[in-house]
Amino acid sequence: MKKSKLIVALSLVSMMLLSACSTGGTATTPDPEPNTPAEEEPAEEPAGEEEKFVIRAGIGLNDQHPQFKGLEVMKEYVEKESNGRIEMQLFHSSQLGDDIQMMEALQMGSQEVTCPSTAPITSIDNRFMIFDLPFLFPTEEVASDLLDGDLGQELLDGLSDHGLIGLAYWENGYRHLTNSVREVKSPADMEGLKIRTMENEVHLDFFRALGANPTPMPFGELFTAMQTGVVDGQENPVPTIALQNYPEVQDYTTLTGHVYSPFVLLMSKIFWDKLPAELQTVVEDGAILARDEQRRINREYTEELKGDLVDAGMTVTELTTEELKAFQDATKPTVEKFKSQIGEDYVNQVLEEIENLSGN
Ligand code: TK8
Repeated sequence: MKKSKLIVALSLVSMMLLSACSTGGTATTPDPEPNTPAEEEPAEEPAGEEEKFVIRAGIGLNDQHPQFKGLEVMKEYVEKESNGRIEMQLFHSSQLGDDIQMMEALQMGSQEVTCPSTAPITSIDNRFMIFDLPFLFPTEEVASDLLDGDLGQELLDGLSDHGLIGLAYWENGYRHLTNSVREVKSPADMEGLKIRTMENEVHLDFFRALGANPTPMPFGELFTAMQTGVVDGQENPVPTIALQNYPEVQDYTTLTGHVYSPFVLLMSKIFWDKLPAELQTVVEDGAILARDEQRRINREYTEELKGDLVDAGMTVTELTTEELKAFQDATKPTVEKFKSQIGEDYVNQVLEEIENLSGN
């Protein structure tokens, strides 16, 4: 009731203004927003009140995953520090689409935030393929140091040419193989296994090199594909395997750690450009604060949840250094092949930096 009275009042005011203009006898300038009806005036706010913003953040994983916990940390920070000027709405389990669809929605400005692994971002900038090279990072700490340093930042900065703002690297983690057919201890054991991979050429190439039959597929389709036998297996970090209930449809985990997957917290550039500078700072700080907490939770869960896989009836296989070497050797041609595709110099620069960081 109150609202409609206000609208009537506002309409009257605008009618008076309009007639004032026309009685002035000069040609009126066109209304810049001719389609904005009077009802859309911020009727309950006094004029001059600061604009509010809604961030819709969508991910593929479910709300038990450390990635979602990270978004909750960011939401709390951003809503508080913006004094309520920003509201963050969180969506999980591919509710807003898969990684590639959500990145496109960000580019078009119809969604504000998403957080894919780096692998699907290679379709936008192929330098991100560097993180898909098998057995690249010796530890999570070296990965974080490289990502948070100049080399990582340079890649994030490059995304703004593609309508995306790279806010920070979060952590998906070391990827491990699961399947429902047999225990895998060597590349020979992988012969003919149908393995779902992310939509990424490097992954396809090295799973072929290992003798498997890789099938790229969006994450949201994976559980059903395993359940119905469309694929025999998949590869993801421990928190995903445990929290997405993969033990229900998979019997074997091999701790291959073949790739360390970073997540990238992305924001729509169209939305970013609308944010006042002080709110951009709140978002940036929130992304970093949540990053540190998200990585901490991710590492804690990774350790704790390994036991849960065994409790859920899975055979969890740790590889000896020698067994692991057989996997590394088999995937070396992939590294060589993609070195030239990504750019020799660039890859060498990253490898050198990893060496340096590992030495400390
Ligand atoms: C979630 C994905 C997922 C990734 C994958 O949206 O696709 O396997 O590891 O976690 O980014």
